[in-house]
Amino acid sequence: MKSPGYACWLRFDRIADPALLARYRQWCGKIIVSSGAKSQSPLRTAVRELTEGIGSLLGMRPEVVNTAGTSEPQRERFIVLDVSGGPDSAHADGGEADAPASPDGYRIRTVYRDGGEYIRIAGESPGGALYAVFHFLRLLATGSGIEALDIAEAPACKLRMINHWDNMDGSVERGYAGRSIFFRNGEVLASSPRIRDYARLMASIGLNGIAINNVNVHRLESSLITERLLPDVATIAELFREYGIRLFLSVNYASPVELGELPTADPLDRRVAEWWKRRAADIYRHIPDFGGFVVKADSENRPGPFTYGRDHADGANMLADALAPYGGLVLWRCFVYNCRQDWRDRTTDRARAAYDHFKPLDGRFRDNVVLQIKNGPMDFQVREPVSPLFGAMERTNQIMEFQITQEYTGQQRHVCYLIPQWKEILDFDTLLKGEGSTVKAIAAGQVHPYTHCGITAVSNVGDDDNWTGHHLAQANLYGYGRLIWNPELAAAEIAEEWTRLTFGADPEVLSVVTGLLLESWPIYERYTSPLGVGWMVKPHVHYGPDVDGYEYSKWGTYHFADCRGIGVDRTQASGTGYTAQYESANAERYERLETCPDELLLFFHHVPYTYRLQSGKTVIQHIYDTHFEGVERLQYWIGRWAELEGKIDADRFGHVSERLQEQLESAKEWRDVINTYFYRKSGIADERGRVIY
Ligand code: GCW
Repeated sequence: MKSPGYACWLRFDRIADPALLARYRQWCGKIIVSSGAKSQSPLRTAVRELTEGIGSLLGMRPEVVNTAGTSEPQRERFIVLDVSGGPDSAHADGGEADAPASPDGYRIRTVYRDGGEYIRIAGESPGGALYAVFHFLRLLATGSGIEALDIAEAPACKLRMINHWDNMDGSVERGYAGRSIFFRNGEVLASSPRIRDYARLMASIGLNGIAINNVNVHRLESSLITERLLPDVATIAELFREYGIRLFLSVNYASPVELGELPTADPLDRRVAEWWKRRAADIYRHIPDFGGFVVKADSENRPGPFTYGRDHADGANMLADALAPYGGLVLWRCFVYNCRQDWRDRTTDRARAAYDHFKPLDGRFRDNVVLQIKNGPMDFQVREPVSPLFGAMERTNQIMEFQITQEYTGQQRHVCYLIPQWKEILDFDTLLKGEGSTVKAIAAGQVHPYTHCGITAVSNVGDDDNWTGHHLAQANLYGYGRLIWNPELAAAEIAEEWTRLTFGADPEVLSVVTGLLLESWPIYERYTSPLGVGWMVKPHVHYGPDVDGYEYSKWGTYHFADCRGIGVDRTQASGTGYTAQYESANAERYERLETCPDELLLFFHHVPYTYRLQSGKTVIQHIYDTHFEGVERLQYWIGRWAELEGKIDADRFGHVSERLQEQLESAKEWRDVINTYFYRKSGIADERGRVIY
């Protein structure tokens, strides 16, 4: 028996309101489909999803009619499902001229004609039709009117990807929701029914690419691109293809060596280039629409072109040449830094690394290479500035990488709704081509003429029955897809939509769940590391406080707290000069103490505890206040959640209640460790005399 969390936002519970049900039923009894839906085509999937979704929501089995291009006058109301660009477009309704430009776009319109009244659901492509169907089902599931629809949608980003950090032994690096849904005991789980269910979830939020294995590609996983495993990988690719999603693989840069076939992986060695060409031919024989490779090279002890005295452009281009004949991409990660730093060395700044490595290579990459850049310069902390590398290379395709899995944000034991964080990042104006050069505009290819761009993110999914460990963490997966499809959506809008689809429309449930979600990131930030300084987590596990856990280590992640002050001086005037990597107005804003935003102060500056923030508080008082407040606000929301008992099913209610208790214990620990640490360092008492140990 699957628990109530398994269906996520695709529950499609029967509509309870009889009047609404009757209204919807008038339209949904018959579906007219343009013919030609080939097997594995997303259009065929769209027909199935629409039929089943209507069945579940309205308790009726719609009749499906293939028109093969003819258009009989109809008397009753019905639905037309169509691909507007296709030859069989049967029910053109005169609105085609301003149709969405993207192949993934679609229109949904209610059409009143002499010949009949119908709702036309039309994709620009079969994939677009599938997205449109999920949109239409969402309208029904949230009780929206469908009598006067006039919707035109197209995704902002071309590449809308998910990365899995799954290993073939079934473990998931930084996974907090059970084991891998793709692999177990060295095998590919090619026949697992969960994979299709996951593809549905992804397509329903508009995602179109997935890399199924960890970017740290170890021995076993190096074989994924060989004849032994490709048939199984191809089976998975087929499932995703039905849902309009292309499959990618992470590859080991040293594959020719790792697989024992060549003595070298030097990208400029002809044998190596030939070897990858043969691999590419094999892969495309099995998977004709294979997306390409994700590569973590010369990073955290992974092999790469540096071993052979070559640079990242040499490395990426060699792979790109192998994939180019088939339209494949190389997603080359920029998470490259010195992970064996001496903490005594104050001249090396990890935050600088990606920009310093890659910026000089602009213009040298092939057109099917896409640099994959983490949203911040460090590593998915609760608060970081936007990576200055994003958009800084005009002639090199780029995508940004987010982290849905909550490695540093409570590991799906804490509620931390990340949409507001991603929205801030997407809205950040890099100023690189003047005002309006926002991250979202760059990701949409509107600032530089990138051929390939978009967003990717590390998945938070595992084989837990509810997919994401914490039920409320489903909102991050849902919101990720919705937001990168349309970055103009508000975090609150997404939260409400998700809550309605997932928990129903009870006003109290809506208010508590969305309220808790929306405040959860600020709450998490308050009780953890302050003012953008980051880290302070237990080394390796990255859960729970350990203020000095990384302070004297090789990882380049320091806060430099002493008895006088705290923070990392990244200014040009007296620090590492990192601020200079931003466009000048942004550089200046971060450089100057008076203009540096409070929430990033300690990321950019080392200041005394008595330094007064723009908020008017001293740094030390800010630390105390936020840590007490974080716990208090969490207690408030735990009280509110308790009011939902009986209003949502016992399973999900109990599960979330338990995790909230665990979060509270952890938040108190954070509060007390952080406050005590800084009280002891600074010797400055809390103005309000609260308990500090
Ligand atoms: O955040 C760090 C993680 C590593 C991860 C690495 C990366 C997959 O702690 O587990 O490795 O980033 O992004 O490559």
